[in-house]
Amino acid sequence: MLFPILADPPADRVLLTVGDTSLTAAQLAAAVHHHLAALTFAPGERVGVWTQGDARTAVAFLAHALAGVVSVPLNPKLGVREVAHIAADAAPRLCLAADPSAIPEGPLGRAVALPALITTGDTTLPRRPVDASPLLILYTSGTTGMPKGVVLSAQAIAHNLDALATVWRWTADDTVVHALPLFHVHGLVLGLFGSLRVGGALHWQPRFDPVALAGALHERTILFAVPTMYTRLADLAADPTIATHLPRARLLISGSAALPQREHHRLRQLLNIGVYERYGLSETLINCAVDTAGPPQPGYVGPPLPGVELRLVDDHRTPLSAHDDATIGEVAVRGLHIFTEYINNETATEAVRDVDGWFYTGDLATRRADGSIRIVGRRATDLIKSGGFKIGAGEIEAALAEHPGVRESAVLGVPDDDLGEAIVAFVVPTEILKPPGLAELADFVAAQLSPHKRPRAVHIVDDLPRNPMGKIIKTELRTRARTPSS
Ligand code: MLC
Ligand code: AMP
Repeated sequence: MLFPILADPPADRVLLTVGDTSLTAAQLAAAVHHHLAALTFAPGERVGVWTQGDARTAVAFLAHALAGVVSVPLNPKLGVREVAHIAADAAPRLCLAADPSAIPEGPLGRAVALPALITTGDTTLPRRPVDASPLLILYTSGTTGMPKGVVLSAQAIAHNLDALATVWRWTADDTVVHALPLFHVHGLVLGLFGSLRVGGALHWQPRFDPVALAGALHERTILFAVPTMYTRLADLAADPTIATHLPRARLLISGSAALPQREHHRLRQLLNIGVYERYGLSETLINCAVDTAGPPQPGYVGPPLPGVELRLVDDHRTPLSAHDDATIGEVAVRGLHIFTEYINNETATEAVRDVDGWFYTGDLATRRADGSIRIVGRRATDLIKSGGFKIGAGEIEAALAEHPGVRESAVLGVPDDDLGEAIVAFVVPTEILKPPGLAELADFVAAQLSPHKRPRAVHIVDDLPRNPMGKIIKTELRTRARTPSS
C-alpha cells in the first residue's frame, strides 16, 4: 500500500495538522474514506484540486492517490492563460476546492466544494497497487510556451520516497513541518506523500511566516524549505522564537534551488545550524541528497540516492568519467523514479529522455571522488528559478506581448539575495512617451500567469540588442539589468 499507516490507523497519533485542524491517523483514514464515499470517481480519471490552505485539500490528494484517481494540483492563483491551458491539456473532469467561492469561474469550470471533513466512522480504504499507472499530473515551466504536464506514477513516487527515507533516516517518529505550496513536488510529493509513506506526521502551514514556521519546530521535526525561506529565517535570526526553535529541529532540509554557500555560513554563524541539501526536478523527483549520517556539505547536493543511476555527459550526451570536482557536465539520471511522460507532448518527452531511459536534466554539475554532486548552473539561460519556482522567460515574454503598451520584450533572471533569481523585463513600449509602469506590467503578468511569475523590475528601452541573425542578445541585457529599474 502507498500509505501503510492508513491501513491500520492508530487512534492516538496525530498525522496531519493544517492550521487549527489536527487529525489522528484514524481520523485521517475516516476523512479519506468519506471523501471517496461522497464523490464518485472512476479509476484513472483526472481530477483538479485547487490547493487552498485547508486540511481537506490534503485529504483529497491522499484519497485520490489511494483510489487510483489522477490528481492535477492547481495553484489557486493561476492566471487566466494557465487556466485555459490546463483545461485544454489535462482536461480534468471536475476541480475541487475547499472554498469554491474564492476560485473564479473559467475554462476549468465552476469549482466543486470539497466534502465536509468527517473524522469518525468507517476507515476502510482502497489499496491501489503501487504500479506504473499515473498518480499525479504536475505542471512545470519550460523555456518557452505554456507549462508542461508531468505525469508521475505511484511506483516512481513510492520508490523515490523510500530512497529518501533511507538517506534521511526518516521514520514514523518524525513530523515534517513545511510552509510550501501543495502544487509542486516539494510540498506535495515530499511533504505530504512522504510523511504518510513513512507513517510520520505532517504539519503544513499554508502561508509562509518565518516566525510561525520556526515556532512549530522541536526535537522530532524535520523542516522542508526552499532557500528563500532559509534566507528569510536567517534575516530574522535575532527573533527569540527563531533563535530558540530552529536549532532544535532534528533535520533541516533545503531544496528546489541552490542554497548559496553564503547562506549556509550565515545560518551556521547566526544560529549554529547546518542545512542538508537535496536536488531534484518535477520530472525526476529527487536525484541526490546529502546523507544525514554525516555533516552537511555546503555547496553539494550529495551523491545519487539508492536506485538512482547518474551520469555527467558532454554536449553530445557522451558520458564523462571525471570525478575531479572540476569537469562540468550535464546531469543525466535513470531509474524507477523518472516521470512517465509530458501529457500530450511526445516531442518534448523525447527531447529530454532517450531510448535507453536516460533523462537529461539541463543542470550542469561537477562530481567529487566520493560521487557527491555540485550543481554549478544550467544549460538554458531562459529558465529562471525564483523563490524555488521554475519560470520560463518565454512564457513571461508571451504574456507581456498581450499587453497593449508592449511592442516587444525580453525577460531574464538576475541574481537576487532573497529570491535566488529575480525576474527582470526589458520592454520596448508601443508609445515611447507613455510607457507602462512596473506595477501595471507586474499586475498584468500576475493575472495572465501567476503572481510569482510577475517581473520585479522593468527597464523601458527604445530597442533590444540583437545579433546579426536577429536574436536578442540577453547577455548584454544582463549587465544592464543591474542598474536601477525605470
Ligand atoms: C504580491 N503579490 C502579488 C503582487 N505582489 N500578487 C499580484 N500582483 C502583485 N503585484 C502576492 C502574491 O500572490 C503572494 O500572495 C504574496 O503577494 C507574495 O508573493 P511573492 O512575492 O511571489 O512571494 P513571496 O512572499 O516573496 O514568497 C516567497 C516564497 C515563495 C519563498 C514563500 O516563493 C514560495 O512559496 N516558494 C516555494 C516554491 C516551491 O514550492 N517550489 C517547489 C518546486 S518543486 P499570497 O497570498 O499567496 O502570499 C521543485 C523540485 C524540487 O523544484 O527539487 O523540489
Ligand atoms: P522544478 O522543475 O520546479 O522541479 O525545478 C527543478 C530544478 O530546480 C532543477 O533542474 C534544478 O535546476 C533546481 N534545483 C532543485 N534542487 C536544487 C538544489 N538543491 N540545488 C540547485 N538546484 C536545484
